[in-house]
Amino acid sequence: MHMQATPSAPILLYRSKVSGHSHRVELFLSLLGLPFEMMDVDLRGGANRSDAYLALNPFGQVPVIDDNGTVVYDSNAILVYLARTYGGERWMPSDVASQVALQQWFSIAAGPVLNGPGAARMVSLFRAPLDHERAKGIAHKLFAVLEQGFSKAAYAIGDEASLADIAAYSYIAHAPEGGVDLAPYPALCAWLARIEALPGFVPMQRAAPAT
Ligand SMILES: N[C@@H](CCC(=O)N[C@@H](CS)C(=O)NCC(=O)O)C(=O)O
Repeated sequence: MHMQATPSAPILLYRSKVSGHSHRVELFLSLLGLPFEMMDVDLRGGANRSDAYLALNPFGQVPVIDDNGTVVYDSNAILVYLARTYGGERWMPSDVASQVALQQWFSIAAGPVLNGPGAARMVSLFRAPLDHERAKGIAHKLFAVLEQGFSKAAYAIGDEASLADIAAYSYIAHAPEGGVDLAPYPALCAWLARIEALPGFVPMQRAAPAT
């Protein structure tokens, strides 16, 4: 039987409350049942541009984790670190087909998930200078593809939730905040509900549009 490792002291998660990239890490830490503390980084106030923060992540972005001296930035890289260090095979199966599929999902998460629902939400919530219509178009194209996939399979890879689901979840679940309706995609909504039913699930806080 796999004995799960545990950190010697709580893992520090540098995050922003409204960041989906941060949420995917918080969600996975919670699903793993690991002790962690959240450190809110004031992005508006520029705390992520301080020398101290840039020493943690030269890109000045959240999330970053500090696991008792091991510092990792980039949400998908952090998911891999946590799965490999604390999660056993469960979240990151090592057969070739699963590894390939996981990389495809990480690319989806860093590509159309960010540029579609992620970008649309940034326009609605933070008035980001991005093309809202283009972002909504990317989101609907992506969701049409995912709808087909989740009509046939319960999870992104195999018959259980994996890092692929965790990487994709947060910005898709919050697509309506960016003006992207999820109602036309019932299989995608059923998948979101399956993630939300996982033991240890924590939601990202809902955010109101900029006025
Ligand atoms: N590839 C990075 C992207 C992270 C990212 O875009 N973080 C945003 C918040 S969601 C950020 O920190 N923005 C502040 C900035 O870039 O100045 C990851 O997956 O962690």
